[in-house]
Amino acid sequence: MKTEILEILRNSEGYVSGQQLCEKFQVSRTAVWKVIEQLKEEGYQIEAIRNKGYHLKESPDILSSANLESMMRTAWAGRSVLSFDTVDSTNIQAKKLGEKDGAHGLLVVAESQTAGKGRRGRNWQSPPGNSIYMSILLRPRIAPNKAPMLTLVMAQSAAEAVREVAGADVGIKWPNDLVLNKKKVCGILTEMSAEVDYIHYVVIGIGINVNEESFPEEISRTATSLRIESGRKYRRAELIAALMQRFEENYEMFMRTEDLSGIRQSYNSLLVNRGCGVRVLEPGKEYDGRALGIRDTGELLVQKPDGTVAEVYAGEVSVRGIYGYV
Ligand code: BT5
Repeated sequence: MKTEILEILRNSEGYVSGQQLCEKFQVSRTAVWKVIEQLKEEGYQIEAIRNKGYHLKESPDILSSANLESMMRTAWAGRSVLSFDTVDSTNIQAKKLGEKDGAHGLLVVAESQTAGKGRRGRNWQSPPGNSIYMSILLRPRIAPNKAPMLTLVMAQSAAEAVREVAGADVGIKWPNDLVLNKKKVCGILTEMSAEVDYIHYVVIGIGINVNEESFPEEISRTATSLRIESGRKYRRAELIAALMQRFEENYEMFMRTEDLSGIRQSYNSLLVNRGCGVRVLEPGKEYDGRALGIRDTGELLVQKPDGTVAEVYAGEVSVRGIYGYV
């Protein structure tokens, strides 16, 4: 009932009468009043006027499931949210739910992580208060070898949401980073449980640096936040809702063709690597070239000095001038 009341208050211009809410939920006035009091305690500014009703003046930027669910404009992505104050890793929790009966589209969100994960055993710094740490559980009916493309679908969606909500000129560093002024503002980690020809589930985790004012020494040269770059604070819940909306649209487009043909052009136009000198670091070999863009199937095309074009599937690609390396 809390989520629904919040949703009604959020979507009403004027006042919502207590009576209306009682009738809708078939509960007493006291029950409605208790929910309103709970919301006030959580930081919502709700005006209550006799004979008029309730009016939501201001929402806090909290990542509770009620707050997030009441803001979602999607059919399935993030419609159901599991929210933690502190958790080991939202990817770990989403995978646990994937092993059980967690539904397609379930979103796990946390205020902080004690074991935030990057790719290949690296870590993701996850202090409380300013960031977004979240993971979406998916059950796509596609061949397992197509799942890595979902990382790119998420990167594209996150870039669109950040542009929409923060107006930031964010770019994508293939395959999984969002970059702002040559620094990393967001990372994505996709994990999967599958048989040779069948996906049990996919979990896409995403970390976005939103309102941090500084970063620890080890990453301060390469990491940034939306706030550092713009001097403004942003509402994380709003960004999450926008991201889920973009992701749902892009995911459905992806599922229709089972490739990235629907987003390839816009992805390539946001690619910071494009046309740049890159160093490809693949197990056992390392070479320099120029990034041309992605194919419909997600590989990065890299032109080597001898003119031949290589398709990079995975591995690391570093871009000159980005993060200061190479
Ligand atoms: C990534 O790995 O960029 C994937 C990060 C995914 C994090 C999300 S948070 C929610 C979900 N739950 C999880 O446990 N993980 C996901 P990679 O490309 O390997 O980059 C990791 C590297 O980025 C580290 O080695 C650091 O150098 C740097 N780094 C660590 N924390 C950072 C931060 N908060 N901001 C920017 N860079 C960071």
